[in-house]
This record gives sequence, C-alpha cells and structure tokens, in this order.
Amino acid sequence: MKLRALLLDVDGTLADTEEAHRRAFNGAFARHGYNWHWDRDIYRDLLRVAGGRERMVHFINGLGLSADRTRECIAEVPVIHRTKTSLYTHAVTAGEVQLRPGIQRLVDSARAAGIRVGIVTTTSAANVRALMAVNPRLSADWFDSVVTGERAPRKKPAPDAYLEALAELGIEASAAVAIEDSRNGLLAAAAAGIPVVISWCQWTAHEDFAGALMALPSLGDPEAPLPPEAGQTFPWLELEHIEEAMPHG
Ligand code: XBP
Ligand code: MG
Repeated sequence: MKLRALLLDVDGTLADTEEAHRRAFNGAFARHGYNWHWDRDIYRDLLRVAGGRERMVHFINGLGLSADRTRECIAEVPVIHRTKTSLYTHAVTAGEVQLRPGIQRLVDSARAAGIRVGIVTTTSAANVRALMAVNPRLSADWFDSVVTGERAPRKKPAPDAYLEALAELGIEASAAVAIEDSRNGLLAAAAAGIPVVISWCQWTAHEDFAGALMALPSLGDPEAPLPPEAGQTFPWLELEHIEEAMPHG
C-alpha cells in the first residue's frame, strides 16, 4: 500500500517529554498547596491514563478522601492544570526537551516525497506550540493537520484524535501510518484502522506492542543508529521500511 500520510504522536514520540511533564505536575501541586508528589514509579503507572486533567482526576479518586474532599480537589483540577501547562511550556521554551532521533529526518523525507504529515496528540495545544517554537523546522506550517487534546475530548486509547486527523487530511486509514510510543497510542490508531510503528521511550518500553507493524527503541538516525538488539535489518527507519511493512491491500 502506498503511504500517503504519516501521523505523529507527540509525547514520547516526537520528543521524550514526560519527565518535564512530571516535574510540571509536581510544581503545580506545590504551588496550589497540595503535598502530592508523583515520583517516577507513580508517574509511570499514571501514564496509563492519557490527558493531564484526566490523569489528575484518576489520581485524586484513588486517594481515599471523603466524597466532599474528593469533589473539592477535582473542582480545582482545571486551575492546577493551567499552572502545570505554564510550568511545562516554560521548561520546553528553556530547552529542557529535545526532539527524538529520526523525527526531523522522517518529517523532511515525507515532505520531500509529497506525503502528508499530521500531529495527533492527547496533549494540550499550548504544549505543541511551545515545542514547535523551539524547533523551527517543526513549525505548524510543516504539518497538514495538528490534532491536540482540545480537539478530541475522548483521549487515547479512544480513536477520536486519529479519526479527526484522517477526516481533516481526507486520507483513508489504510494509506496512513501512525508513529507512537505507547500502548494507548497503538490502541487508538488501531481502533481507527491505522497501521502503527512504535518508537517506545523510557516510560513505555515495558508495554505490550502486539499488533504494531514494528516496535523500535527509537527511529534512529545516522548519528544515533539502532542498536543490534533492535533486531532490524536497517540502522535507522526510512519511509521505504514503513511502506514495506504496511499491509498490501
Ligand atoms: C501524552 C499525554 C498527555 C501528556 C500531558 O500525550 O497523555 O496527557 O502526558 O499533557 P500523547 P497534558 O502521547 O498523545 O502526545 O497535561 O497537556 O495532557
Ligand atoms: Mg505518546
């Protein structure tokens, strides 16, 4: 099948962002007077819930607070999340988040080959804007579609964000490939009928990627080739490898 669109996840795929998100959550909790602290183990578990606000609500519901106190805390989630987003975007703007290997190279190759490129993410639009602002060759006009958490209220693993991107691009699911880092992302794209390449990150390496076209430790680059244990015949992923792996329908 001819590849007509590449749909890129953001957090964990475009860039390894979740440590910066985790720190921003903890900073927001402190600023709002909560003694909550999400260490790496807690956060890895909470990442099963996509969406920062949804993640906080899930955490609060698990605290065993009274019904009234639970309601009070949940009522404050939007304000806490606004503070978190501000702290996170400042961290991105300060250069704390780098693009992962292969992203810029694959986006450039896709553009040169006339393949549409979209962003499909659960994260907030402000976070994507901040990441694009510090990576000029990834600015919004490099993408034919940018679907963020605000445009798909039902977060991954629901397919909504991917269905929104396909509709905006006017592309059938079988002619697109999603690049994701997590099982939530794999399930979301698969539910939309889109084949998936997994580029797992430090937070998702343990997850089950059954059903993906392939699962890699990264997309690789000439400066950062894939390790032999990745078990691939290529040192870094190219568009031709994606097309070769797509179902031939
Ligand atoms: C990852 C997420 C997001 C981020 C936090 O999104 O689930 O919720 O963890 O960002 P994706 P927000 O992998 O789909 O890019 O706090 O803005 O939700
Ligand atoms: Mg992700």
